Amino acid sequence: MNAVPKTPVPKQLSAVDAPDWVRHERLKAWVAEVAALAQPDRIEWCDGSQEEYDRLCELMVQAGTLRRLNPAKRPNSYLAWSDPSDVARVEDRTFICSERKEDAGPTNNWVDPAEMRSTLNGLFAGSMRGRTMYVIPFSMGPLGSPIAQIGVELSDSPYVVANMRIMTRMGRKVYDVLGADGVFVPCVHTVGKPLAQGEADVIWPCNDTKYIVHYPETREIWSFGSGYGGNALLGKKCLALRIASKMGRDQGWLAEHMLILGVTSPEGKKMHVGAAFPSACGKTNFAMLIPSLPGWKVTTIGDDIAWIKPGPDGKLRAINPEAGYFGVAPGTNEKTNFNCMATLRENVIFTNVALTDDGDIWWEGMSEAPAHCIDWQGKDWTPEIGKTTGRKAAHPNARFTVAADQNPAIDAEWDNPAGVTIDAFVFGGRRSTTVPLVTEARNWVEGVYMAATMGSETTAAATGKQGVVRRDPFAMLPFCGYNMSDYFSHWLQLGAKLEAAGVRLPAIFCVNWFRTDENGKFVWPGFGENMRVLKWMLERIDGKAQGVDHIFGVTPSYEDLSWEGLNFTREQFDRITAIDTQAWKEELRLHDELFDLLKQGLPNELVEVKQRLSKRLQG
Ligand code: SAT
Ligand code: MN
Repeated sequence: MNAVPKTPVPKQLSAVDAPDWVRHERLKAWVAEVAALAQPDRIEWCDGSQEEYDRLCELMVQAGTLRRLNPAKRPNSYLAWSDPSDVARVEDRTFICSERKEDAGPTNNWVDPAEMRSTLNGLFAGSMRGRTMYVIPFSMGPLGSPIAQIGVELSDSPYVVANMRIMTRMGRKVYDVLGADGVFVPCVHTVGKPLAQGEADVIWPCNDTKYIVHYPETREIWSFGSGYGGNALLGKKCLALRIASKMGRDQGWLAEHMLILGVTSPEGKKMHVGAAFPSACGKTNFAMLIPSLPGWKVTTIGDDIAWIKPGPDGKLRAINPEAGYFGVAPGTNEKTNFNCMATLRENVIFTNVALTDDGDIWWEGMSEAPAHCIDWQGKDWTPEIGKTTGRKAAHPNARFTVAADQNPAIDAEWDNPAGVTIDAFVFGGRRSTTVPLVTEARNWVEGVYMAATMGSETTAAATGKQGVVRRDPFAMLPFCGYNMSDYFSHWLQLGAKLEAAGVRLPAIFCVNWFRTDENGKFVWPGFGENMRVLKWMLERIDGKAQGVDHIFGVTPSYEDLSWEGLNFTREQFDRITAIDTQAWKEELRLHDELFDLLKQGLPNELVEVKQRLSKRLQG
C-alpha cells in the first residue's frame, strides 16, 4: 500500500533515541515509521515543561513566527501572523475516510481509505525535511480519568507544540498513564513545507494543498498543509469531535460541539447547561457571561467541546476534554465579555490580531481604534485606512489561545474527572429572521428534531462564503465523524434508553440571539442579558415558569421573562419571538431538503415530527 519507497531511518532518528520515560514500544515504532516517511532533520520528544514552552517560543521569536508583546502590557504573551491563505478551518479539504462511503454519510467528504493513504504517503514523503518533528503526548480530559482519551501528535510546527500545551493536558505525565501498551490516537501533522539545505524559512510555513484526514475505524488523524487552529491542533476538532463522536457512538456516549456552564440562582440552586452553537456564534461569550440579573452566577466548565456520558445514576454527565480556549478575538471587549478580557491579561498566544505601537494587541470591537497599528498582514493600519480600503486590522477569525484556569469565572468542578450533571441542552444558530428567541421542545424526540434541523448563517471560522444560511445539525455539520443520520439515531436511542430506565432527561431548548431589525441591527442585546433567557429555562425545568404552547414547542410570553434593569419593550420582544407562518413554511421546506439529503438511515421518528409540524402549520 505504501507506494513510496522507504528511505532508511537516519541513525539519530531511530526509535532507541526516545527518552527513557517513554516505555511504549508500539509508539516508538510508529514515531520511527513516520520519521522514515517524512524525513525530519531531528526528533524532539516534548515533555510539556515550562522550560520547553519558553524555549520554543523564543525559537519562534528568532524565526519571526512570534512577536513577543510588551511585557509591561501583556506579560509572557506572543503574537503570530499567519499566511493570508491559512486563516481558518478548510471544510472542503476535510475527509472522513471510513471503509464504506455510507458510514461517512452525505455531509462528509469521503475518499476510500486505501486511496487516501497512498495520496498522503506521497505528500508526506520528505515533507518534514529541514525541520524538527515534535512528539506531542496529550490527554483530552483530566489525566487518567476514565472519560479521557490520549493522543500523540507528531508535528513539524513549534507553534502547534506551544498551542497544544495550552489547549490540552500535554507532556511527560501522559506517558505515565499510557504505560507500556496503553491506547492512544495517533495524529500526524505537517505544515507541508520542507526546506532544502540552506533554504531560509518563511514566518508561517504552509502549503496550498491541504488535507485534514480522519480514519474513524482505526482512529487515526493525518493533517497536511495548514498550521492554523482546528486544521493543525489535532486534539480539538479532529480528535475531540470527529474521532470521539465515532467512539461515542460505538461505546454509548456523546462528543458534542458544546460549551458547558454552571448557573447558580440567588437561592443557591445550581444547574448545568450544555449549549451547541456553530463556530464563531458566541459560545465563549455565553460560557463566561456575567448575569445582568442580580444574585445569579454563571461559571465556566468548557467553551467549545463537551464529552457526555451517562453516570452511575444514569444521568448525563459532561466533561470539557480541553484545557484551554482557542476563542475568536474580534468583538470581545470588557462589556461583551469581561471575564474573557481578564483571562487574556497574560500568558496568551494571539493569532492574526493587530499589533499596537506600544507593543500590545488590538482587534475590531476591543476598544476605540488606535490612531495607528500594524494589521495582521504586517501593514500599517489607521482608522482612515480601514475606512477607505475596508481592510480590517485583525482578521475576522483572529484567535487567542489561553489556559482555561486563567478564567476568573472557572467552575470549581471544571477539572472533575466525573464531570457535571447536565440539566438542559441548548441549541442555537445565527439567524437574522424566522427563528424565535427561545423555544422549549415538548419532549426529547422533538428536541432532537429541533437540533437536527438547526440552520445558521456561516461565519469566518471556516473558509468559504459568509452569511449564507446552511443547515448545521447540532452545530456538528463540520465535526461529525460518521453518518449524520446515524448520529441522530444515536441521540434518539440514548434518550429512549435512559428514559426507559426512569432517568429524567435534560430539557432541550432552541435559541436565537441574532434576529435583526430593518437596519440589520440585532434587536436582542445578548451577552449578560441572555441570563434572562437562562433563568426562564431553569424555572421551566423546576416547573415554576409559564410559557405559551405553539406549533414547535413552548415559548415565554413577555410577562414570563424578568425585565428588571432592562428597557426592552413588548414591541421589541414581539419582533424577536413572532412566528411568521410564511417564513416557517419555507423553513420546513428546507428541513425537507435536509431530510432528503439524509434519507438513508434517517430515523422515522424525525420524519413523523416533521409531518406533525407541517400539519399544525397548515392549521
Ligand atoms: O479553528 S477551530 O476549528 O479550532 C475553531 C472553530 O472553528 O471553532
Ligand atoms: Mn468550535
